[in-house]
Amino acid sequence: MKLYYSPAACSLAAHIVAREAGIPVELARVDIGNHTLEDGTDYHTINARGYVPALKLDDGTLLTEVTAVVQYLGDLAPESGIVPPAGTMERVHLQEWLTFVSSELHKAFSPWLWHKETAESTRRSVKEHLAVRFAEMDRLLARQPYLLGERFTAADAYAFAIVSWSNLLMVSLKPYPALAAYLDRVAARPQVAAALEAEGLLRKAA
Ligand SMILES: N[C@@H](CCC(=O)N[C@@H](CS)C(=O)NCC(=O)O)C(=O)O
Repeated sequence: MKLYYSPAACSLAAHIVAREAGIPVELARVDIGNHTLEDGTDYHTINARGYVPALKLDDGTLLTEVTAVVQYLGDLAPESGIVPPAGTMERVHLQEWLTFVSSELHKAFSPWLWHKETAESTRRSVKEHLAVRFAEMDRLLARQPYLLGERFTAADAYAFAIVSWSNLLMVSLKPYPALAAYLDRVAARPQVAAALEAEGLLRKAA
């Protein structure tokens, strides 16, 4: 399987889930600024939508959309617990959180992250929206280590990838200490650290 990714993009969620589930994936880096692969191939020839993540299965099937890709990967390794079994209430809660991250956080943040020309008024309203969502997550994570409770799941991989954009956009997490501690907790997981390192996102000690 080949995972098309871009460093620090939402594809990091799929990358983390693959590692946490122990599923080997070949990584193919995409420059999402000009939609090319490292060898110059136009990425639109792989994913016509032009965005990451995309997962190319060994039979040639292409899967897109973070929420679908992480569930597909997790279902390949049910023993990992990274996605709860289909048909359970836990699975519905996982889907609830994946949708929350996708629609309430990811798509609020991303125009601003990828478009430096975003107007100050838009930045302000995005910040106000995120403040409400971050406060809710902060209250929850003050009571439990992960979004679904005690266990790290694909929802945490996705939330980690997206909430970490706060650092890139200078959105302070100081008002949300439990959310900030959660990011540190997730980053300290060995497979998450391995994914960050593979994407070149770990600062090397001097
Ligand atoms: N609906 C897609 C959105 C993916 C997405 O927004 N990817 C961004 C990176 S986080 C991207 O590749 N943007 C480049 C582009 O849209 O051209 C999903 O949920 O997977």
